[in-house]
Amino acid sequence: MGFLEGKKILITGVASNRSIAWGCAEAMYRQGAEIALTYQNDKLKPRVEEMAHQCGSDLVLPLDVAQDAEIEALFKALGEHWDGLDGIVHSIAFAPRDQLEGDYIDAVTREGFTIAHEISSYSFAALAKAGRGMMEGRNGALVTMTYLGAVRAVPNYNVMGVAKASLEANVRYLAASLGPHGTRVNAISAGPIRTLAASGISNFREMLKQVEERTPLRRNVTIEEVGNAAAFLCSDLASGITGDILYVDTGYNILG
Ligand code: 0WD
Repeated sequence: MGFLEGKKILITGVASNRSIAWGCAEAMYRQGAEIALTYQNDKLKPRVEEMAHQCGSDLVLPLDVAQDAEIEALFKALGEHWDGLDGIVHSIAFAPRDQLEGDYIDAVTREGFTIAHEISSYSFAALAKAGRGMMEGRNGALVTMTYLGAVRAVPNYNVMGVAKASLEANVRYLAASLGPHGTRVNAISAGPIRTLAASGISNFREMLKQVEERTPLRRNVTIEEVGNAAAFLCSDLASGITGDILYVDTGYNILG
């Protein structure tokens, strides 16, 4: 029996079979969870529906986190299928491409800063807020995806690093808010992985190479490994862990 048997988990941010969210869906399905997936736009819908089938699910709902009405509609629709919710995986980030190259001070703009923070950080609080009714008192968990650029000035990551710092603070504040209601809130700080979102970061290939050469395990992390960690954090095995940032990065963050 899997350690997520009987748990109902909503997973956002599946854009392709390279997405970290897909690693989470597969890992959680393997551990016995019931899965619901969201898609950002109509173009992605058929692909995400097909991927949901692979996880034994036909619960696939639209979600653009820039739209309050879509967030509200998501939980309303979910409530028509499920009597409660045990987990939410937030695996969403966005910044305009011109923000993710060159010197931070030259690249950053008011608009770029606002978009990055709204889509990559505020949306986590928005999902937590809209989902808390369905999660109340079930010992459930929220998990989001962050990156080392939140705590170090990583070249080209720029305003996304500032947004990830906000996201990590969001994890702590949400953990404080939701703990008394029995819900835990954590983040995974993943090492670099070649995905659609990562392709927007200038010199990403160089980043992957550098990690491989220096990190303790001498290789990059996989979406399966991040998915397994997310499955653990959503499970009762992690019942004592909240407000935490778990590094799943083959050890890179410990290097000086
Ligand atoms: O190296 C990496 N890939 C790392 C990613 C290292 C550490 C952390 N992360 C984080 C990302 O910052 C993000 O928060 O993991 C999360 C998932 O990213 P991913 O799996 O690397 O990327 P991807 O497969 O592209 O999924 C992110 C998706 C979007 O994809 P695209 O590339 O089409 O923008 O986030 C979704 C979208 O599907 N997304 C949205 N969903 C709903 N509403 C929105 C939105 N407004 N904007 C983006």
